[in-house]
Amino acid sequence: MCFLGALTFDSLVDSESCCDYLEVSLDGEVVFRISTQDWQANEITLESGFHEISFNYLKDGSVARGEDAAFIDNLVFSSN
Ligand SMILES: [Ca+2]
Repeated sequence: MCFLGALTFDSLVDSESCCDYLEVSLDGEVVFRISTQDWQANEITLESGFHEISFNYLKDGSVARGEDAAFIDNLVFSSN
């Protein structure tokens, strides 16, 4: 029997769209690289067990635009 859950969150990245982004990883594997400069909804499906989810804002070596930041909101875990 396999239990599933989902982690949903909204994201917005306000920086250089080509090269600076929010990277979301599940158990060490990248699932999203987000540079979208409008709010967007994201969902990660999770199987039963323990998981590590990380959010990292990564930049290249030059140019910062906007607020030079990544934002997340409405972080919700749901299971069925
Ligand atoms: Ca940059």
